[in-house]
Amino acid sequence: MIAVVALSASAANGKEGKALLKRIKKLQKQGVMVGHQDAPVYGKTWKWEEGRSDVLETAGDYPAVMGFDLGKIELGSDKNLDGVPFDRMRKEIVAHHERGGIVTLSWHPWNIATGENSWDPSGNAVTKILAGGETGEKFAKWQQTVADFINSLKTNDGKQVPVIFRPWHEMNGGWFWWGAKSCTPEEYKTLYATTYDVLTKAGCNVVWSYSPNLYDSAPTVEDYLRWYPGDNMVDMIGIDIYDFNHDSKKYQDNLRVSLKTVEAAGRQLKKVIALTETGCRKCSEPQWYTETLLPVLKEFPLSYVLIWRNAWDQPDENFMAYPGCPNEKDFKKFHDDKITLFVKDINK
Ligand code: BMA
Repeated sequence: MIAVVALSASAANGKEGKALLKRIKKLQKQGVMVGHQDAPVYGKTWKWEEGRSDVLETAGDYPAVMGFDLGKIELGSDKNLDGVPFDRMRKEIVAHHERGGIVTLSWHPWNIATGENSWDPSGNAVTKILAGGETGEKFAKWQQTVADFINSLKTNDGKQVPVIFRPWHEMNGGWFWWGAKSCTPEEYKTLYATTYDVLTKAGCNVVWSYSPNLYDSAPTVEDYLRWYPGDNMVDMIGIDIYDFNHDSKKYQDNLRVSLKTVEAAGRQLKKVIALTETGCRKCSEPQWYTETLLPVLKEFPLSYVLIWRNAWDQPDENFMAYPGCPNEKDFKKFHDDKITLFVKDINK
């Protein structure tokens, strides 16, 4: 009898991209990696200094995962939409890789149809991009700038640094020009496929991530996969869920209900799962980390949780603990828990 081994399709590109996916799968068995957006470039009370991180200064270690955003790279800007210089970003990505950490990239590109930012759902940008012509060509160049940046991530000895790429996130919401108010799922999938195609042809080393946003009511696996571009273009699946209004009970319910579906989808598709964006806005609850977030992290086989940024210039964009915050001690306890992995933990 011949044994037929069913291999699930994977999307990861390049030798280093594939190695990263393998590492992520292995690390998932050890615990949940803790991540922070823009960790080493600014924090609640500082900006642009080197060697700093609110997570490091609160918990004594760098996060395992660092997130960065490429928005505005497509316009040829030397800084992203939040003012982070791309040269600095590159340097920090390579440094994090060299300390054994993992990097995830998101992208908030401008609306090519209206000239406004990502949060302008008008203008039928996706339809226009897919129709080709001048807009299609211009957009292909925009995508190439992303590929070029990813390919420029190299260590001193010339080794390529792989990243988790999470394009076209929160598509089930109506706020982005690639979202539910602006295109059909079929158009969305085609848009995603063009990105996959450009980066693959450019030889980028990437692990691919799919991440819708919190649903209005409990999503079925079918709801969750409505925009899923296909097994051959996705390696990890996740969801973005925040505690915006300091309602930990509601937040926990949202997490449990949604992650149950993400977990079921992950099982079905044989994909790693993650909480791709989260955080408690301006968090003042002293036990938020150990009593609100941690219990849920223990219930699901998550690979990582990415806590969003601590913008020095926008009090509302403050999601991670920092020295002197009301839950500083609690975050330290969260760090000390066996299940949470910071950069030292994933290099043991
Ligand atoms: C959003 C907000 C924005 C920011 C963008 C990219 O979620 O934090 O303020 O510009 O991410 O980082």
